[in-house]
Amino acid sequence: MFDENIFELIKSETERQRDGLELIPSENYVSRQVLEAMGSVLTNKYSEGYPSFADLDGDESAIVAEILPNYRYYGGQENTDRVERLAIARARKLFGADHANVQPHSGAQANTAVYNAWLKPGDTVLGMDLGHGGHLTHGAPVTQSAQIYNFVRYGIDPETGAFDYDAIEKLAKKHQPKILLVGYSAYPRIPDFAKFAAIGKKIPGCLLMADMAHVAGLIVGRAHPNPFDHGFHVITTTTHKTLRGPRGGLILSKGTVGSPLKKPEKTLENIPTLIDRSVFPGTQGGPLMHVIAAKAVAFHEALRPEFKKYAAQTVANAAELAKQLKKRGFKLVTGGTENHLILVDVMSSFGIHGGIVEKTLDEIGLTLNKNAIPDDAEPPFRPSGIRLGTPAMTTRGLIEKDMTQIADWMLAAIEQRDDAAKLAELRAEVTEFARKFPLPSDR
Ligand code: DSN
Repeated sequence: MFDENIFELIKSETERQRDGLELIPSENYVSRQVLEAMGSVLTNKYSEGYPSFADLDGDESAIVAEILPNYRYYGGQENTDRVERLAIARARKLFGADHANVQPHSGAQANTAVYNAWLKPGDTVLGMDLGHGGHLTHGAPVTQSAQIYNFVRYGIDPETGAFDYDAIEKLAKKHQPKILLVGYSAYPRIPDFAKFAAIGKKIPGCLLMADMAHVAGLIVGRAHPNPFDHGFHVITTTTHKTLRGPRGGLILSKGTVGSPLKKPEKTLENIPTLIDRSVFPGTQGGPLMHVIAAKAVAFHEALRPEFKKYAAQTVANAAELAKQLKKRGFKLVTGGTENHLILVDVMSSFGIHGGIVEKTLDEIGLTLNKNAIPDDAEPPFRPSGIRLGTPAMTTRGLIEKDMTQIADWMLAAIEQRDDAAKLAELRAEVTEFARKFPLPSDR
């Protein structure tokens, strides 16, 4: 029987996406091929374990031609093995990694697997203050990781966004972290990865881990530094933000790749295998092979020269939008942006909390999210800020000149938020504009 309810809702969500503009900096629009891989029969297959990791450097035609002995626990893997091997080979190439684990179901699972691979209960992680833009999975007290490990935090200067590297080094020397973690979900600047690496290397047995979920697509598009170029051991990321793939996680690492069936010595050199064993069977069961295929498709797209242009345009659009917002009285946290993301203190700009702005802009078809600002005096559900960014609208095809229009709509909606007729008029304008930029899955 046709499931009318669900398919009507999918249709309605497609229309919402077509008729509005997505400004949430962690969202994007995938291609038709990514959607098709996600919706394929690969979802029917169990593939616990791993394919062979041999011969991944060569031409893809060799990977497709070869069926090699695997490390799986179920039969029938002649296609799934090759799908996962292609995903691994492409991810390694994109990030310059020695190894890639493409199985994490999400960014949270990827981070959990790295903690589980390298830490013992009670060990210390030095990471970014959650209130300064860090992420829930970096030790928020409500998470399971925070019950197991000891998280110590460093912050930023809220005016400039700068890290105080001397203060971070002092914290590292005092707390002797086993992981120095650089990563964030609401930080509009670029860290000095070399300085972080120099600090981590002074601490014995310290793993340098970068959670690059937000900027992964900028890294592979060469519009942001790559932590591996500065001595980091591990990068975790999601695959659906700037990387523009399906919803999922990914772990890249440097080191020697061994058999996942044999427990290696716990050394930094063996981190690839420690991570493989930590993902499966340590923290996950069967991989989602349809999602892994879609990740492989997205990696294929990100390896193409056009993706460099996309990454550069995303950053250029964010810089222009920041400029246009500032002109209109929006107060930007750190004064601007160097990546795809903008954080605005709407409380000091307009005297209203971020939730009101989120709801008002929803009404006109511009989607963004309320967000805490550094040292926010307001509670998390009514924070002082909003967070927005350009990855999705850049995929739609918007360029710098379109940012003026977006800033105009944002200001008009905020100023006239109690005027329903004005909001309806703005919504009609946004819809007319958005329809000129088809979703990639409609092209
Ligand atoms: N939810 C993601 C974001 O919006 O940044 C982080 O997990």
